[in-house]
Amino acid sequence: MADLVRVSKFLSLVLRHKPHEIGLALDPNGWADVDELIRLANVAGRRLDRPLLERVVAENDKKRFAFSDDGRRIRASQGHSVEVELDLPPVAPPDLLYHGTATRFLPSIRATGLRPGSRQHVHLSADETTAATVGRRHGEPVVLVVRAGEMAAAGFPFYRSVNGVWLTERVPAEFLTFPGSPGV
Ligand code: HQG
Repeated sequence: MADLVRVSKFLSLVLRHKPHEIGLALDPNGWADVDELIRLANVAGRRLDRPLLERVVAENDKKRFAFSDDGRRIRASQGHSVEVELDLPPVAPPDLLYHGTATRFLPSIRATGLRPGSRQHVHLSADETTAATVGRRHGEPVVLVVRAGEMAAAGFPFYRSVNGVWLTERVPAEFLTFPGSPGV
């Protein structure tokens, strides 16, 4: 596995899910001190330095991580399971957004809508191709259409992470269009 991918996976682990695994502290907005991250990573046996971190932030395929304006802190732009407040402003979504999932989850999704599971938000994509790729991670992919405009009109807030992922707290089943439904 390429070095950058390995570092990206490590950063996903400590900046989204398990900072305590290396003794790292995230502030309430999910930021970690860069020097502290580098120090603790090396203590944990991970070779990490500022230039490598900068390459991962710049070149990561999904731009998963971002530095603070002063460059002294770093955080994951979305995808957290630890509780953080990303402080994203609510934004009006496009009429339709897409969620990729696996066919085996459909009965449960029809019953309860989309739930964030272990993460803080349900993740939605602006295009079907990205959604299909996300769904394929879980099994036989299926893309659900989220009638986001209707949801927003009904008072559900939407957010967009700096790397372009649409986020919302949950999607009730009534706002989902399943493949094979009339008109799809
Ligand atoms: C499913 C990746 C049963 C949901 C991607 C999904 C994304 C339900 C799975 C980001 C359900 C959760 C997130 C319900 C939802 N019953 N299953 N009621 N509601 N589900 O991995 O959206 O590469 O937590 O459909 O690109 O797959 O990590 O979410 O299949 O943006 O940066 O429960 O992760 O980004 O799986 O992926 P996940 P996700 P990164």
